Amino acid sequence: MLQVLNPATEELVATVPAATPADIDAAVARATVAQRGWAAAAPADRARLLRRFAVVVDEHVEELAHLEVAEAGHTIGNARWEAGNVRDLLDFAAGGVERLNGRQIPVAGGLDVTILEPLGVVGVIAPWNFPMPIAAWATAPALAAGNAVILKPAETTPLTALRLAALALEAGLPEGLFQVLPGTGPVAGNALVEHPGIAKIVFTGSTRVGKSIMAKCADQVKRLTLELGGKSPNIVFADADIEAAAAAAPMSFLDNSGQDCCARTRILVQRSAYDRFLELLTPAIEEIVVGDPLDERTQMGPLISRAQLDRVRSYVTEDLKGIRGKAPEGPGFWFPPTVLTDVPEDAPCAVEEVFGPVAVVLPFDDEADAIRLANATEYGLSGSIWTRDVGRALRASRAVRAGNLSVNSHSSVRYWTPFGGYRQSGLGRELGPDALTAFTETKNVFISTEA
Ligand code: TXE
Repeated sequence: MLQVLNPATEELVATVPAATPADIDAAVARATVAQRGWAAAAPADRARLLRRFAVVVDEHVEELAHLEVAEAGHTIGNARWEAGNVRDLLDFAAGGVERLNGRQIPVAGGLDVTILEPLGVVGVIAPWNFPMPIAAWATAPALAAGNAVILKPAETTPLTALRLAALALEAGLPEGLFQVLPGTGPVAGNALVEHPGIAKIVFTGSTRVGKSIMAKCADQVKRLTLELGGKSPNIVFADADIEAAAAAAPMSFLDNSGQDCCARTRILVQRSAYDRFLELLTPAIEEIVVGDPLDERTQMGPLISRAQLDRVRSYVTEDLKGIRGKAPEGPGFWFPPTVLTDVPEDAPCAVEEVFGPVAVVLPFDDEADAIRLANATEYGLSGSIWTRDVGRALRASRAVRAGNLSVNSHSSVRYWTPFGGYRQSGLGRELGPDALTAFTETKNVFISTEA
């Protein structure tokens, strides 16, 4: 049994049975049958059902948002946005169904066409930090491209995913096409990875587990998308609008209590603007409202679990200097907004993913130094560049080795643009114009016209 605790109160919200390998086996058998019918259906019918699913999700945004608050501790405003994100993703994916075209390629002696075929049954292993949106990023385009999906949510956050599966049935999606099986990573997650009936795994989680899944997928040359950790830079050049950069910096790493793979947790500030930036950042951090996620004024909620709290505490030792905000005492898994200063640039808190409301500020001398520091981790997911110099913005955007950069902004995720990591932040891309193609195989057919 999985116990779902409210991270803000530590109260038990629900207990949910954990799937066994036999449950996964049965789910794959059901999904395989459902997928055949789904792939054979007219594209317009698939699109219509996905749009209906979006409408049903829209009718339940408030309920889903409250469930997300209860199991993940997200602020209610964020949780509403996340439920709306699922609806929008379903609509976006539905729009792609009838535009999923192959190509006709000129060749001698015949006609050559490519056909985009669904993969079959896709296994999605989701994390707890954004249980609804991340599940939908993979599920919506996979379904749209004609696949079935078996989703294993994280141990701590199965409830929104289970509700989404029920809403899919209510919308009329075929039985077995989208199944949610809560369970533990090593048992249910691993059973999906090893199952020969699963054509592709989409995994979002830690780099450590991602690597082990990649090794296992190699046995069957199983298709794989990995969205892993990050330690993203927020580069502030002295020529930037320093007020705007300092005002935006806190929520760029405190959103979702810092449990965000795109969190800008390495604040790199040009030395000549360093003091001014810290002067502006200090009150902004101290004034962040941390507390009850259901209070509309709250900006930051708790961490997901005691284990995550212990992990964050292990990085922020008493001897470290910095800016510390306020947080409730408990019950609940609370940690204050924290910005560490005067840390060595290779300190664990400066290069490892803390996954909590903790950032470091490091000074740099010039553009070359900024790029060197920005690239000085094993990750490459996101990053921001603050400058008024267009040339510098373009040069830095080219030089930072990361999949999702923003200039004078902290935006990382828009479902109509591609998302994914360089280096140890991941493999493959989700969302964007090729979101559906990632769930297809390309078949090339040559038809001879020789007599
Ligand atoms: O992740 P896990 P955890 C990072 C973040 C965080 C750290 C640990 O730094 O502090 O990872 O979090 C499933 N086979 N991110 O331990 O274990 C698991 O059940 C198959 C970054 O929670 O990677 C869950 O569904 N599946 C991140 C999912 O993997 C397995 C989001 C993620 O859990 C498995 C989350 C196995 N052997 C954590 N072991 C991001 N990229 O946003 C676990 N799982």
